[in-house]
Amino acid sequence: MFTLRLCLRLQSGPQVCSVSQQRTHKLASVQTAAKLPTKKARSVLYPFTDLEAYLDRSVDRTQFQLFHPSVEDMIKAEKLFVSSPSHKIDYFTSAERMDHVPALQQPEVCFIGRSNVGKSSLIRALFSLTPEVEVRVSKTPGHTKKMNFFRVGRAFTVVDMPGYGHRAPKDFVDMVEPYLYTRRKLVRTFLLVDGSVGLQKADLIALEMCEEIRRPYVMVVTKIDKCGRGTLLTNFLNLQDVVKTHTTCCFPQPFLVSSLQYLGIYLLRCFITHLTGSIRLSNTSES
Ligand SMILES: Nc1nc2c(ncn2[C@@H]2O[C@H](COP(=O)(O)OP(=O)(O)OP(=O)(O)O)[C@@H](O)[C@H]2O)c(=O)[nH]1
Ligand SMILES: [Mg+2]
Repeated sequence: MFTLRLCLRLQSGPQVCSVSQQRTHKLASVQTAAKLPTKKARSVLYPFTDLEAYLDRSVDRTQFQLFHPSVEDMIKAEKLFVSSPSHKIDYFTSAERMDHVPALQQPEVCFIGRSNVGKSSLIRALFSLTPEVEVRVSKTPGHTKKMNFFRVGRAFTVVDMPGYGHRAPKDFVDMVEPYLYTRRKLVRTFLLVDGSVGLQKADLIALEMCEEIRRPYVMVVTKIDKCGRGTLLTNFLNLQDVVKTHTTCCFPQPFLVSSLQYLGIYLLRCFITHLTGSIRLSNTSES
């Protein structure tokens, strides 16, 4: 059972409070990113294209680009991430246990992964067009102690989870596993893996947990700015291989992101709005 396996690695950590001040970054909007020089724009909008050049010709690229929306679709999706009086984006509540979890009607997506993998940073980047929504990040692993719920109007809910592994809160397993099993409106789980270090033992345990739960999930490769392309490609291909050979509920395409440099953020916004039924895509090759 996942609970037993994971308990080995869990211990409580100090509550560190380093609140990052959010300001709208110049690359927060896809409209600005699309105006960058062509090569740069491509690698920010579709980060896989940067790695593609290093792949052998014989490698089939289809699986890496199943979800490949147009820039117009990304612009459409982005509108959902801008708060307005009729579409309010806000932090809603936090929960430590399932009986504290709010009853919400809209579709939900959640972000799980090892402590320090970049879950809160990614959510902060997704919400960067609404900088008043405060998402706390920290250099110290184990920072997020509760399940934090963010409402995106009546469209969907985003849930930031505490991490597992080093310095994770003791009750991670009691909190997150039952959530994943029972949350009715959960449409997709995003399982984050640090692209600069590749799959770790704890990631494989989480992957196994997701397989046991049998609900659809997606892998997201974080911190792609943090290492050289060779390391990233090796880690990415290894992950892709594990997804292909060891999973049945995982979306075959891992997403590549850097929350610091906004790489892949627009693609992920588009995927979330698509999954939650918030927009209809005009042009995608998702199968
Ligand atoms: N270079 C780089 N660093 C990142 C990126 N994303 C996050 N970080 C850094 O990684 C550290 C942890 O980020 P968090 O977002 O707090 O990680 P978390 O997964 O929410 O961690 P817990 O709440 O402890 O589970 C911070 O120092 C971030 O600045 C990224 O894309 N690139
Ligand atoms: Mg966090």
